[in-house]
Amino acid sequence: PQIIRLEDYREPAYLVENVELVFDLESESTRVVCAATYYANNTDNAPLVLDGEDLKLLHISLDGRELGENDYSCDNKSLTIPDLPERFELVIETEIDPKGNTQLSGLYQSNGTYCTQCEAQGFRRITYFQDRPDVMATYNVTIIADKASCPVLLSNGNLLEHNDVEDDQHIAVWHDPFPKPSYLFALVAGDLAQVSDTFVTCTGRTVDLHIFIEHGNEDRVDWAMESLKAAMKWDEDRFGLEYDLDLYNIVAVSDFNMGAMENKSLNVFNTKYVLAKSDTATDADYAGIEGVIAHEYFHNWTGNRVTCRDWFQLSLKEGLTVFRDQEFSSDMRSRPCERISNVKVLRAAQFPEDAGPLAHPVRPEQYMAIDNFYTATVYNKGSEVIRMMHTLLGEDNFRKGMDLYFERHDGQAVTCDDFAAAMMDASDIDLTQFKLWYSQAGTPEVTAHWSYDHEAQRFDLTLAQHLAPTPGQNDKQPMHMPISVGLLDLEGMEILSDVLSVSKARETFSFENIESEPVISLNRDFSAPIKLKAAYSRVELAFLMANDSDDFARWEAAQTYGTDLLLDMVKAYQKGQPFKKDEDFIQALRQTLLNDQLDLDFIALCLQLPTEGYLAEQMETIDVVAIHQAREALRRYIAEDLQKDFLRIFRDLRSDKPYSPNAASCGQRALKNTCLSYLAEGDDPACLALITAQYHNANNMTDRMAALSILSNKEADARLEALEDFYTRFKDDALVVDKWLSVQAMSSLPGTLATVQNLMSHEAFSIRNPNKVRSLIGVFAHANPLHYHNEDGSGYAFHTDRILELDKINPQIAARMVAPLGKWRRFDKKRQDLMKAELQRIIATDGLSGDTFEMASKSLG
Ligand code: HT7
Ligand code: ZN
Repeated sequence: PQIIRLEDYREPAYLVENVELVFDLESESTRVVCAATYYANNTDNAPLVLDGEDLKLLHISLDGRELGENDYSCDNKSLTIPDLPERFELVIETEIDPKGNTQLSGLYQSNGTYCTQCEAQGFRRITYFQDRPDVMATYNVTIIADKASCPVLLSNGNLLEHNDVEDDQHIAVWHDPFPKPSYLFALVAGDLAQVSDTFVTCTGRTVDLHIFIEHGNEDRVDWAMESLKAAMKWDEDRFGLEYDLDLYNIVAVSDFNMGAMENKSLNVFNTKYVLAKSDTATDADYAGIEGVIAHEYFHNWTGNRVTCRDWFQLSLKEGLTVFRDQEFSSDMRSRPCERISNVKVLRAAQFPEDAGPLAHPVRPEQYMAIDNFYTATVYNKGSEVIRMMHTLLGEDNFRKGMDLYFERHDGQAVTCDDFAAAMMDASDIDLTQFKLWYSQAGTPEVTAHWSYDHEAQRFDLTLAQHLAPTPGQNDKQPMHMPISVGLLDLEGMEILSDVLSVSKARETFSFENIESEPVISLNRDFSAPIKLKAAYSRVELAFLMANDSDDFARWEAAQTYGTDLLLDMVKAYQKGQPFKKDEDFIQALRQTLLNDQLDLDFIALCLQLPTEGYLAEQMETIDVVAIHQAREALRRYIAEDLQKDFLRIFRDLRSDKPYSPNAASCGQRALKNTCLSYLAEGDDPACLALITAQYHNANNMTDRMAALSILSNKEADARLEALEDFYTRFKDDALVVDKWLSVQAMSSLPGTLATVQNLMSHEAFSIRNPNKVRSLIGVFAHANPLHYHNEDGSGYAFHTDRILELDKINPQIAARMVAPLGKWRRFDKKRQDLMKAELQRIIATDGLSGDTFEMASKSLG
């Protein structure tokens, strides 16, 4: 496959004024007529090259004249027309097959509903077009379809007409007045139910809000609707951004490659991020819906009104919009808990990406398949980059920068440099060095040393940063980053807090008039996305756990302490030595557990040990068995010592009140279920009875699922009974069945791979549905290191077979599954060889897609 490079970016040869699309919808042969007015963009007699993929070309006419085969050239990638005037009208008729479109890119069908996914390059699978984000046009869309099977006909913008026509057909005409790139085009047609509401904007305009779902799901959209209205209000309050049309439509479909899509005024969502009711959705699902609904809504300004010039600038819209949705969720819920969960995601997904063969900058410089670049780096590290700008500039200057960005670029397709320029110009803060965060891949390691001079009453902090080479980038420059610090006296009172602007490879900061030796709290609130190396003693970590006024740093101290202990236990296991129990750690956790000043959800987070994945990342050579054994042992020690506390708190927090998704109730459930999971560590039959009772009596999915997850790791009859009961209860509910698949794929019990293999042929599974694939195969490969990395290679072989099977059906999804094999360098020689052999098997496969080829070849290195 061809490599596309940022340095080769050139403006489009032609621009487009208006696009008229007519769709005559038929399941296997939809006709699309695209009439567009083109004009030369400072080019002389350049050929027009239109992108196109899997299209049947029926007719082309230029200014009313039908073109013959000698007037153009065409292959399965493009259509080229030479000798064109300065301005012309081109009409192209194509035929496509929505039913046969298993890639779920372009126009496809999900349970019979026609829907589109055009980002990044799906529009070229609908018609021939310059399918790139810097070609913006207004769109008029006519949809003709069977009235009985497709009563709902939707596209972007406003509905101009809706009429019956002959042969039981009807026709709808939509007009979007805002110029947009082709990736924001959308069409939906089907037999859908609708739930409606309104929102009155800050200037008093009433916006109609509609959520379309499959019939029978009408009682599951309230939360999504509430979240949408909250997001609309929040964007007005925080950024002064008002919605710009009188209609906002959301459609939920079951087959979708990602979470959702921000098409102008017609968002298409994965049902996972719309449908919720208390007996089928967990607290985490509710939080996910709130965040994704907000994310897509926020794209209306950061992405749609101001879009990306080219796909290298993807983080311009994605990093910024993730930052905005994280801020929204922080305002809706607990800010520290949101920050902690965002950092957990960053560490679980982005840090490993940045440390492996797929490392790339936030603004990548080259790609083969752009769909492979919807990554944790572009999204989550991209958001951290925006967050650091926010920290360096402060809220007021950041807001001025946002205002200036919209003032300068509304209606344009721009670059990350344009965004940074607006921030610099609005604040007068130089971000020249800071912009290295866009171009340098890798996670900086910052080593901190400190000393206290009692005589001089001075505390010196030295920070040294290092950025290891990443593929294609050997020499790195020091980064500019905000490091938030605090000094605490021995009573735990804060003496000082500051944000240090760090920009040199090594730098010393002195704090004067410090009367006694303090304890330092570093990188508070995770102010910079770095790996911090600081030689804290365990006593200091326990002190920070108990006293730090920054909640993030308090949680971080618990994680660092736990990691330190667990890595020692891993070494002991590897040497065949017995584990040592660290009473001080357990007492520090107990203090946290019993601290009535802390929020319950925060306590729950502090009690969760670092994950097996996180521990693996801290090791030179990953030993999945030792990690699992060490972590289980530490959980048992904690459970033994705090059993009475866990039992009392579990009982106190049980509630018969009806379910509410509010933050306080979520916090109660989070802590209660954390206590339950510790109680389950022993083999006490009374505890097993508690868990089984919670499973059966739960009045909400959070509690039921918590109990099922515990049972799924227990060698007990209760496990099979619960799994069977769960499937019987929920077999008609696709999203709940996904949970059932995941919980089994995650189990640490022997025989899990065989279970996963069997589930592949269960009626509940379909390899064509991305949610099912992610729930079963994705979860097994990403979240079950113990079985995936079985030393006989069976996990790798199973995974590879599935990637190859999927590649023929949906290359985007296949390619996104390759990453776990790319970690081969981190394992022992035997596993390395097995993993590399599977990557080689993938690359050697005939007819492999470009998407999967890119991921597998880069993973091999
Ligand atoms: N902007 C959306 C990206 C997206 C996407 C990309 C590639 C393939 C399928 C896709 N579906 C949605 C999602 C978002 O970040 O809001
Ligand atoms: Zn997005």
